Amino acid sequence: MLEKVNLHSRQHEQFRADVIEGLSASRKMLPCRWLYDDRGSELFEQITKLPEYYPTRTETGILKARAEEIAAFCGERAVVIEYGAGAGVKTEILLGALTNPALYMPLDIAGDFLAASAARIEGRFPYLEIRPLVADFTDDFELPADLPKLPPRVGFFPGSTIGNLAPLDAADFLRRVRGHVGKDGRAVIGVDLKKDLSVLLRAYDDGAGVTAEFNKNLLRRINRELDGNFDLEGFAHEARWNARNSAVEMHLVSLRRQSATACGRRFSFALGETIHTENSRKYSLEAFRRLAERAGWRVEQVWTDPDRLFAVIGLC
Ligand code: AVI
Repeated sequence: MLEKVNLHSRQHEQFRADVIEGLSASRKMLPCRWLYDDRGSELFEQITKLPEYYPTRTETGILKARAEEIAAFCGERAVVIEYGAGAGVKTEILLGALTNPALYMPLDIAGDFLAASAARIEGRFPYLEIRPLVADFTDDFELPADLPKLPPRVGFFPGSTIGNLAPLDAADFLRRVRGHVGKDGRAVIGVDLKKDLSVLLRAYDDGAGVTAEFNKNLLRRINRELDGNFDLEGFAHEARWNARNSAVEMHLVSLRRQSATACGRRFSFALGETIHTENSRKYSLEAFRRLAERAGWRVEQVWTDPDRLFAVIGLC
């Protein structure tokens, strides 16, 4: 309990520090991790079901269609380490296809969420050993020393969340996974691919306005948790393509000259000034191969859909 309270207050302090720093910068920005309070996670879940948001259904389709090959790539008696425990149906597809998986270790920073998803997997796979671990996969951490070393360890990171990491952080993350699974280990990573801009921008600015709501919810969170007074009507959601970074960016655009307070500070906005709230990088297969190699991996398998929208990549 004490640990949970501490984690909560550490998170709160970090959120406060990020808001003060990010909104004081000449180009205002906020780290995308703060989009996911309870309401934000709910809205993201809705996004994954939108007709315009192709990544989730495309990746799920690839996992289903290629489940046997992916399972063969992972090997028998695999120890599966999943980075982030929210993948639900994708995890079930992988675990259901594996031959006698030895152990499943989901990692997540949110203990409640982790416990709920571990319980769901336990219900589906009663004979599988499940060892949830509370950890922030964007930070360095060691796996428990008694985790079986013999069977192949497999790092699983679906969802194209790797695209939300800056390239240096993505390389650090892949290096960390390499350290966790060892030199004989493997990884299965979901990667969203570069494509037609209109398809990309629609995926991040849907007709029903769910993504806009998801983005603006960050201001609502600041108002609630950091004693803010942002006028949500004063900001608009915008999805932009940044060609240099090969990323879709989410912004909150100020619709007028205005100021708002939060954390006891005042922040001013010019008309049209934005808060940059997320990067979602889109890789070419070649760019991802270079990233993986820099982090000590070799691309061994690429599973994709007929339209080459998305790739599930097997690294060893
Ligand atoms: C979680 N992540 C992979 C999503 C993405 O596509 O970058 C987050 C998201 N942002 C807006 N829509 C979805």
